[in-house]
Amino acid sequence: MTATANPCNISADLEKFIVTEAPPTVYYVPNFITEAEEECLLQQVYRAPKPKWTQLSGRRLQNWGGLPNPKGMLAEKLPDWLLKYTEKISSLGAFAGKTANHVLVNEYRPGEGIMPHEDGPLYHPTVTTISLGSHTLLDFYKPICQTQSEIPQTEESRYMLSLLVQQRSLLILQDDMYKLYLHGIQGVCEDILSDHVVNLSSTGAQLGDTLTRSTRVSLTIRNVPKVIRASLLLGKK
Ligand SMILES: O=C(O)CCC(=O)C(=O)O
Repeated sequence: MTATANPCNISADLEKFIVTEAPPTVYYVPNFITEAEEECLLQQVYRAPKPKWTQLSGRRLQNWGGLPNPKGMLAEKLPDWLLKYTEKISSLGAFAGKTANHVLVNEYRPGEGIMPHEDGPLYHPTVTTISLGSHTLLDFYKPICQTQSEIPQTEESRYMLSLLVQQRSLLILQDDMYKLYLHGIQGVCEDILSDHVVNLSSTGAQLGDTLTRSTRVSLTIRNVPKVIRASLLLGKK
């Protein structure tokens, strides 16, 4: 995939990867990276020193680029092995001309997942994810409707659709799929592909297939617009 001449606009190359069966806007690019790149990225992730990992319930993570917070992120330089991909994805126009400056590495073992959540206002409203090592199903949910307080709104009743996210793929979520709907991953060991998985036609997988999960590492690549320069903190101009 070539980089666009005008990185403010999403690349024309990406348009053919829009998942039209989902609300706006999902781009799903299978085999965005090669097997050799996947191997190399996994080696770099597992080369990080132990204290770089934070253990959460159901996954562990590495934070690269700084800690996003409402006052502004004290930006740290990304390592070259991540810069290669933050720059490539930014040059496709994924962040409206801005460059990604933050990467969250999540590791999920089989049976692990992440609760439905929104990524929120600390980020430019686009999330891009490269998956390594395993597929997963990313599930989307409608938000809790405040005006329907009498009807119980369970996770099940709010569930909307899923995306099959394969290893080596790139997923881009923008617009309502970023701002309105919640996303999460069920903590299961295998996935049965139902007709709720709306991007099957671009994956080569078949309706009814059972896919066994192995350890998945995701690189969640985003732009944090509000950053604090270290020089400001040190009182320099
Ligand atoms: O691993 C993924 O693909 C999802 C990660 C995620 O939702 C998050 O880090 O907020």
